[in-house]
Amino acid sequence: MSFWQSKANQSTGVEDMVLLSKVAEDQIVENLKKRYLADAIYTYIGPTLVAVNPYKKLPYFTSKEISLYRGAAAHENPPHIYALTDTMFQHLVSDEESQCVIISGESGAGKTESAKLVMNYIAAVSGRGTEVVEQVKRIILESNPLLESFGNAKTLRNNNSSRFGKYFEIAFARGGQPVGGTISNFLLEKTRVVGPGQGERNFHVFYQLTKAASAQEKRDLGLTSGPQYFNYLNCSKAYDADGIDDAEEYQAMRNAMTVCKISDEDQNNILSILAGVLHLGNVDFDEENNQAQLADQRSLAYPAVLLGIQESDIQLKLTSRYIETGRRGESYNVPLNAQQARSTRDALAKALYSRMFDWIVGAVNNAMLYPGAAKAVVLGVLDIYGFEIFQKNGYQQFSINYVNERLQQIFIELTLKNEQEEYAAEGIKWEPIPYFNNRVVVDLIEAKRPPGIFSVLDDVCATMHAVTDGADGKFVEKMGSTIGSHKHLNTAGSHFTVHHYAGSVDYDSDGFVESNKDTLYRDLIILMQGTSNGFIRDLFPESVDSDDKKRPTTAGMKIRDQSQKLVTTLMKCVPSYIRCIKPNENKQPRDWDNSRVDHQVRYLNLKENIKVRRAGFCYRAPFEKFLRRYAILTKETYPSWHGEPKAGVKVIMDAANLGQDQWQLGKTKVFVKAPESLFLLEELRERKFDSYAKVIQRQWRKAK
Ligand code: AOV
Ligand code: MG
Repeated sequence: MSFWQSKANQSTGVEDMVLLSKVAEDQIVENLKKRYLADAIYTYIGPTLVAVNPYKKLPYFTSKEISLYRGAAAHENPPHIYALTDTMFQHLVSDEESQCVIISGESGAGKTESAKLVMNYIAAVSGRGTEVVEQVKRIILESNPLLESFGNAKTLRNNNSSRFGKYFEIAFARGGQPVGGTISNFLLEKTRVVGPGQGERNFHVFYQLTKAASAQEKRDLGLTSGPQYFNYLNCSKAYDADGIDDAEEYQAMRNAMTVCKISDEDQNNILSILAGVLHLGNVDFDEENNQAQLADQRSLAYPAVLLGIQESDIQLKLTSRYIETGRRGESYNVPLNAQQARSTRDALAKALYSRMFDWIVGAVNNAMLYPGAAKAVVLGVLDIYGFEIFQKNGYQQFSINYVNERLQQIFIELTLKNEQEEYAAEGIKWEPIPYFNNRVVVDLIEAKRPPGIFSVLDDVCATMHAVTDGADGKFVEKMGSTIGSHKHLNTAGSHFTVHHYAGSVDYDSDGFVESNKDTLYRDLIILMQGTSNGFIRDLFPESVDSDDKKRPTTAGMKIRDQSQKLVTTLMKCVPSYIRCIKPNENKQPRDWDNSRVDHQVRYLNLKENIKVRRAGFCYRAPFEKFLRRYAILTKETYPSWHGEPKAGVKVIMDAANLGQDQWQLGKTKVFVKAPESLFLLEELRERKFDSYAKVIQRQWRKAK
């Protein structure tokens, strides 16, 4: 029985699915199920880790496991996220090569939990040392409760759903001590601030604050009536989230702020903004003669105090818009109707919240900023929002799903495409493995020429007014006429469907133009720049004399640009993958929905991954490099070989007697199939060294 088979116990399936007797979706799902029911949530496909969400606390994440996996060989212990992390960390230290782990899977599949386990492990095993190192480690751990409070929320899919994307790079010194770090954040779902959907919640921090602030804080911030009092919270009628203790999280969040060096004063400013946003949401309007009137004058009191602006200024800026005609410098205030006033109010709330969020990320980065870290090798952890399908899907889902398409591209490029292309280029005997390349969907969304969906949307944004021109409908119409018939796109009325790699999603175009424009009215910028609160003023640094005729940057341009940068960054690192799988829709342990898992196994390309891996070669090296290392194995090649390098490699391989199927010679490289064969070569090499050493010793003794 081989080492492998001995580890594959009948009841818990195989630990590495490369060993499945038959590679088909059914077998993969069955294997994962067996393991899931035995609480073995991790399974390998070669170096890739498949992780099934257990929806319960499992006992194997303690310090005992950390020491078990630390420095252990890859397959010495059962599959574990610690093993993958340890391998990454070892490579980082020994090869001095930057590493990244790409965690993918749909909403609720377990990406964020996995990211935290990776970071915990790194903090536990990486070198100890100076105060800087200890501080960086504290932030690695504490930034999570902080950013999750402000960036996560309960959705219908996940009670702790990430509503922003995050790439956390930890910088290491030579010896493997963390000496700095940077977080890049992506596209916070700011529309959530002004109204989560039915049964969902706003960002966690609002409930933490309204439920658990101290009595004094509540009085100062006007929060004594609890979350039910605020329109931005009571619109969805969900105040609690299973498994989340808002009071406990509030303390953790405050503590995390302190660890991340956010001063008491700034913490108070942040609390003021949060309460200010909530109170702003309670400012409502009636309409008279098409003009918005405040429904209740008193509703301005708290926003004014908390945000440091005059009541009359808020009133003016929320109910009218300042227009300059350009001719003879004429200008006047155009009154807004109630609908427009509400949307202006919401725009302000969203801007305040999202800018504050960016400030917090910036503060965490500052707290990890140390000289020298920039030159170090890094370990990056990517945890974004997963692929999402709801009943109603809007701009946010479209952007999220687009980023997921881009990540799937990386996986395809690096594990399916390049691998096979190298075999083809080297002329290696090889049965090509077909797979769906989602490049076509990525192009459909982001291409400039012919224009993709974002391009069409940008054009509409540049030429139309979102509300008055019915621009959303025109956008879909234009998409139909510009893009024409496309295998992955259908348009119908105000809706359009994109056939994504992970499933077809119907998007409602309502709000697309407004969200994509993402401009803050000049009036609001001026309003906020007039605040007496310096912290808030700094959140609005832009110049308002806009003679700028450039096309303004849209949200779509930003997300495309960020995705491109992310891909470039990731491609510079040695990647590892964690593929997360959601076992059921009920967020329940021991509940297995076969067809849902089957669907994920298919779109995550697990079968193709296994096939490429199985037919693949674990080791490859240019002939010259191989010769340098293994020439010692034969008399013909050692101490020197004068023929063609390829012929020399053949002499060594023949002598090593590995078995014909274990190796192939390409045009420039030698390929070795199983790790065991490589171990054997290494062993032979060591033995040769030993015997040479003995010969030399003997000669030396004789000479004495
Ligand atoms: P996600 O990050 O992939 O979704 P999470 O990591 O937030 O998903 O996981 C969702 C929930 O599943 C968590 O809140 C836990 O209750 C549970 N869970 C996940 N992994 C584990 C684990 N290893 N052990 C125990 N419970 C787990 V999203 O951010 O929505 O795309 O956008
Ligand atoms: Mg998440």
